[in-house]
Amino acid sequence: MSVLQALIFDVDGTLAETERDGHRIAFNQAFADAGLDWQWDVPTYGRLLAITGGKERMLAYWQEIDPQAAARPEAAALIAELHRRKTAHYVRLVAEGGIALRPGVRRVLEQARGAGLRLAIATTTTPDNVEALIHATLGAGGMDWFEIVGAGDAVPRKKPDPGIYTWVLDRMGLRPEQALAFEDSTNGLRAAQGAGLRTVVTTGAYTHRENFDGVLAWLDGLGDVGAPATGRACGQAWTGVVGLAELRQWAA
Ligand code: XBP
Ligand code: MG
Repeated sequence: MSVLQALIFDVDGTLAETERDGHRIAFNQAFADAGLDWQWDVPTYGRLLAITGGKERMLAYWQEIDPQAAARPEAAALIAELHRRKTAHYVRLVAEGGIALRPGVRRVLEQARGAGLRLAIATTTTPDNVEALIHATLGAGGMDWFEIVGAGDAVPRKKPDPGIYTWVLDRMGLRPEQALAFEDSTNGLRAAQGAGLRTVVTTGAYTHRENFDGVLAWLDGLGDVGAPATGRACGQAWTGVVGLAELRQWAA
């Protein structure tokens, strides 16, 4: 039986609720910078989140509203410039302290570190965004908590493709059964499961209506003292505060 050795975290929606009040705002600021009348309201952005990757998301939206323009040779360069501006806005917004870690995340990270478990990140988002969020929430040394950070274009295909998780496992020299993945969305779950990883799903603002039947644990969060998480773990109804003991028990 392989002992649990590592926890691999998704970022957006899992470590922190970054999408509605972070990425979405940054996209809209970049659109305004470019003089575009594109404005993604909360429901529209929720729909577009089915497409992972900001560049891919913007292209899909453009193809919806103006397929001819989106097919022009210069479209890719405009998308790249919009994404550069969006990332600058997002990094600044996060650096200003606009986004906090979800309840229980810091506790689980600290417990894992204290027990000698290895930590990693596997995300679709841009590396600069990861660094900004971790610095803003865990401090200047926060990135050192994570042995490997797999992010954005490190792999040719984004989630739900399992590539980013395989990329992380390979660099950690781990077999999937030696780690747990933490995700918030069906795209993320499909990526983690595609890489052979058992997954703890903590649903968030945009994903609490998605179905995660059959996953190792399907919870509304990791919980905190006085604010327990609720959901299902190992096929049974469960409520409580997720800690290392629970994770080890579920992974056993
Ligand atoms: C979520 C994503 C990302 C972000 C936006 O990533 O799909 O595209 O929405 O970030 P994950 P970028 O849940 O895997 O952390 O604009 O940098 O893509
Ligand atoms: Mg996510």
